[in-house]
Amino acid sequence: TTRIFSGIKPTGHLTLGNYLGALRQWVTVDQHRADALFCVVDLHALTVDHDPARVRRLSRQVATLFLAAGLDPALCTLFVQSHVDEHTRLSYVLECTASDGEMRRMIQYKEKAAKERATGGSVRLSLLTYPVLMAADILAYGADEVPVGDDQAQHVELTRDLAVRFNQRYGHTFTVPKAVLPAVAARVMDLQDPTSKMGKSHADTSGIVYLLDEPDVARRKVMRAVTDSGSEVVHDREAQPGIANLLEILAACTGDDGGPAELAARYSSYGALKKDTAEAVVETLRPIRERHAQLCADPGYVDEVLRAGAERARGLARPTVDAAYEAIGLLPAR
Ligand code: AQP
Repeated sequence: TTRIFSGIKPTGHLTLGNYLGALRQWVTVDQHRADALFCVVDLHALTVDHDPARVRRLSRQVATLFLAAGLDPALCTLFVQSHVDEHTRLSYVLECTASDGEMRRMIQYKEKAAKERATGGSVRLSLLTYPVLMAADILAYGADEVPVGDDQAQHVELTRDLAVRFNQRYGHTFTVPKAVLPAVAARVMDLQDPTSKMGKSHADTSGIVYLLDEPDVARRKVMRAVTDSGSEVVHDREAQPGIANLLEILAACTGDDGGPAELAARYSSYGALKKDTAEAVVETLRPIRERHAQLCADPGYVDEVLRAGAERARGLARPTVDAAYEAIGLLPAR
């Protein structure tokens, strides 16, 4: 069977973008069609300035939202990255396979490092090596497929390069994975700045719908979304990014087959489009909020899911990581 690995960083409260672009696909498709592992990648949250208590709290919240969104521990493996030592064990070996030049060429590194420097901060070494740890996350499990947003495609490409290079140099050890990009709502944009993506760690929260927003809050954010000059409803990402974003969100939330372009033809005013989009968002989030509240009342259940998940993950990863250690020239421990 196909093996899938994917993860989410606990760097903020999960957004509608995380759901439509990742989680929903995991729930409705991936966990049914493959041996899927879904991970709260907490080590990756330490690559930028962070508050320890907040990361810990968010890790639990993300795991709880995995379950609330419909991931089923009977169908897939849910765990926290730092609970499985194999990730960091393998990461070191892959650091010995990668070059510093290829790390510095990563677009996300360049962007995030520039941002840190612009605000007077120093760039953590782990921000540079982040893609190597991500490669370890994937290769440790012999994953064939990695569902990611388009901004992560370059990191999956690097993972492939490292796997091929290691295999050629030290003998076949790793499965070479491929990225799988979601078809619809590949990118939900910020409601106040529809040319940048809706990101959970952004400081200005007015254009971000969080999965746990109260219905009134979510509704208000959509109703106040920035729209474009003009009044015609057309789906044109270039000319009307705000309207295009609303149409895409509406199409994704209602599962409307015609997609955003066809939906556009049904609206003659921005107001009606906003109203319907707001309601569709509220209805999409409602069951997730309700299940999240139930799960919060039973923290022992979430702990047990994560314990069992980490145990299974460890068992899957260890033989591959041991094989990599031996292949690269390390003396096996007896
Ligand atoms: N706006 C989005 N539209 C569609 N998909 C999105 N994803 C994130 N934002 C959107 C997808 O959610 C998953 C989460 O990945 P991540 O936690 O590793 O971080 P990210 O991609 O960097 O997501 P964020 O929310 O923007 O986090 P921050 O602000 O911390 O950088 C991925 O599959 C991603 O594609």
